[in-house]
Amino acid sequence: MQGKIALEEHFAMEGTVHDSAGFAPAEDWVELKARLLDIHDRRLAEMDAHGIEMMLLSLNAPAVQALSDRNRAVDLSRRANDFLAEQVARRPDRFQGLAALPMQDPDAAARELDRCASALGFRGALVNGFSELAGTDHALYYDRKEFWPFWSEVERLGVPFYLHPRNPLAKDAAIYEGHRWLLGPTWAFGQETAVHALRLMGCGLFDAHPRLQIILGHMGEGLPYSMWRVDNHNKWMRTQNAYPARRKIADYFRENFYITTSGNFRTQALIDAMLEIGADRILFSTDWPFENIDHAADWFDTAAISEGDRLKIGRDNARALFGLGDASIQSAAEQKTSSVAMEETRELLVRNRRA
Ligand code: GRE
Ligand code: ZN
Repeated sequence: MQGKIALEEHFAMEGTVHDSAGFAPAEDWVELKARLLDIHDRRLAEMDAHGIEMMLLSLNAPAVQALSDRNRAVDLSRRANDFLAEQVARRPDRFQGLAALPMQDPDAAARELDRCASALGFRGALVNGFSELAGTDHALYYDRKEFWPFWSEVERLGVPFYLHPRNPLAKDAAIYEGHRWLLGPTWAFGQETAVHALRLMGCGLFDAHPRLQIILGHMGEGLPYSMWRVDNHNKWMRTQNAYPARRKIADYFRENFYITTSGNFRTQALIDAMLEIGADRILFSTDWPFENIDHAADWFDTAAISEGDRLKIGRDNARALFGLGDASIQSAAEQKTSSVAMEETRELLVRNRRA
């Protein structure tokens, strides 16, 4: 399929790239590092070769979320977002931005999101799971009351929030002791992020802010497969799940969440997700540079789904969600063409003047 849009696609800066080093064996780190630091060369060539028209870019993980110093988190977010805005400005027809946010300071995070959405033209935010903060010995999950004013601002701005994985803190990772292979994308990322998402659903956040839209990667981090059981276990017992939210968990999942195909290129899992959340809430993504673009695209382009669903998942749902209408992609492409035309005109004028 041509014209795909992909939205869990990461880059790094020199100051953040080492956060990803632990996720590649030494012999693959050189490659992963080069992939993370590149935007306009190999990445664009891979996009061209595999029918990806547009990538929404985001900073690597955990980056900002792992800075326990509030001011450093604010500073890194701002620098990363400014850097990303410059990259997007070079190819707005192929790249758009998702903001990094200093959630350690919810007010500052709200202000930074406003700046990114309003002044930099970013399409939303991507946050790498819970945040660490000096003076607290626990992970800060965003269902906590101090984040509700932040969520109110996200809803007001009308931009999606991508909840991206990170590993649990060492003190919360006892279950992985002696089994470090389960950390990261193998299992811990999904478990960590799924529980965080369930906390958001159960806390009542979406009753207060029904227009919020959260995106989960990796085909929903296992949630589509488990959604029925979350709401329907031990049905004969007189008391069901006790949580502050008013509705069934699945209702929030279907109305306040989108999921992407990032790093989960499996038709069986996609079809389960289509049956649980619906093709209108699934978005193509690759998870470059941690996954290969060809692995994602070759699978997706031939997966046994209808062509109508392929178009929705591959492009149209993302266009609608992020306001990347035909018009905005086209006008960016036209801008490019017209700037090329202008450049040619300028060259002609210079040549004529010399002649
Ligand atoms: C990611 O951010 O998507 C990621 C990592 C590390 C390993 C795999 C992966 O940060 O997908
Ligand atoms: Zn990712």
